[in-house]
Amino acid sequence: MKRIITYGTFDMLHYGHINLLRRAKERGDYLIVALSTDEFNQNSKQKKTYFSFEKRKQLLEAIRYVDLVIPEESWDQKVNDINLYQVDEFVIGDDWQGQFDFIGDQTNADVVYLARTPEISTTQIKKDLSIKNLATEHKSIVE
Ligand code: C2G
Repeated sequence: MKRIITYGTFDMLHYGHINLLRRAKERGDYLIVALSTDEFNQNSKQKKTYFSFEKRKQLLEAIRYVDLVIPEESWDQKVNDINLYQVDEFVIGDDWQGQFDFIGDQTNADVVYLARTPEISTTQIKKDLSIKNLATEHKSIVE
């Protein structure tokens, strides 16, 4: 059984995330997602998520491609995770191209970077929504 692992925040789940998870699962038989905890997001990724860890975990566990969700609490846990779960392949979007090559040197796992889905990101969603809200507010004030 080929075991795959990937890491991420997966806030405000969107089709870019689903494309990544689908392609990751297609590369093997079992997909583990290490999901960034709220503390890790705030302290190490400077990300304030819309959904809590528990809610983001619930969403991921509902996806047919995901077999197991574990917490990501540190940048430094990947090698241990890969050894502990006997992972064959580490997969992540190519916005991280080259950042995790060390995993291939320090473990038996292959490292694969998959093309990001263009034009969609949690940041863009938040930006679009705030602009739409501003426009609506402005319209109601002007009218
Ligand atoms: N992704 C994608 N296409 C998008 C947006 C995201 O393929 N349009 C991918 C990212 O490349 C990543 C995964 O979806 O592989 C999760 O994205 P994020 O939640 O933004 O995760 P990130 O902040 O990149 O966290 O230790 C690694 C980090 O936890 C990765």
